Amino acid sequence: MQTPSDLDEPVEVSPSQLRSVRDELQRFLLPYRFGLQEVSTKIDILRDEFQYMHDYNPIEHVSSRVKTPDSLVEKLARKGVEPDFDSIRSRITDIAGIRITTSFTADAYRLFDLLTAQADISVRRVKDYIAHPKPNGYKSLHAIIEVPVFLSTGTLSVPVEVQFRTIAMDFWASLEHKIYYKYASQVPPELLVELKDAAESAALLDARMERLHQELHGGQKQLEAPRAGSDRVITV
Ligand code: 0O2
Repeated sequence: MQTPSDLDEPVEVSPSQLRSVRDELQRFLLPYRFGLQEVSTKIDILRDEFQYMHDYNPIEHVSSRVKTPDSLVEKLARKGVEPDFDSIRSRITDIAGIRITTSFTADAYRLFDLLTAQADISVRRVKDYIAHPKPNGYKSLHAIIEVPVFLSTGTLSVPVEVQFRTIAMDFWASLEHKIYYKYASQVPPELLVELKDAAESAALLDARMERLHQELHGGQKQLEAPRAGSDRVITV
């Protein structure tokens, strides 16, 4: 059986074979695009409703993407997943990804609660890197949710990774990502220390802005903080 390292072997492919691989890949990715559309609509509705009902918008920015073939191949190799569609479907859960950038940390948790409480959404896994940041300082709340997609051939349950983070967490993560890319993962140790320190500064800024916001609005315009001891499933 073919392994991810075999992907490096040169092979001769005719144009028609190439076209057929491209078509197969596009067909494979189609449900993930639909899943993203479903979740994006849910988020748009929550945002519009909040703006209308509470004159408050907890969402700063939303971006979504279907994983690129390059990123998919890299992940298959990293995780030792066989490069066939069945294995990819069952092992790679972030082919469809959506990122919600919120103003405040409480908004990230509250949006998570509102989205995952919806009847047609099931939660497959949660990684709370806000409560438990990664050793490098990375913070974000990740949820793999499943959303039904209704096709002419039947209903598919499509996994979508949703990342919730504040503007400060997002700023840090995008810079860290660029640094990793520039140094091809071999980041000098002093830069790693600086990054960790910057993550702590970002967390302090988040806490300070949230406190100021609450003082300004008396807590009225902010989404409710997450319930203490909430039954959210946390895995890190
Ligand atoms: P891209 O380009 O965003 O698609 P799993 O999928 O759970 O089996 P994984 O990939 O380790 O394994 O999951 P995890 O920890 O939930 O991380 C998935 C995504 O979170 C990553 O996607 C990044 O987008 C983001 N992420 C996680 N850790 C870090 C980090 O330390 N720094 C930054 N900047 N982002 C992080 P991909 O697949 O790496 O890439």
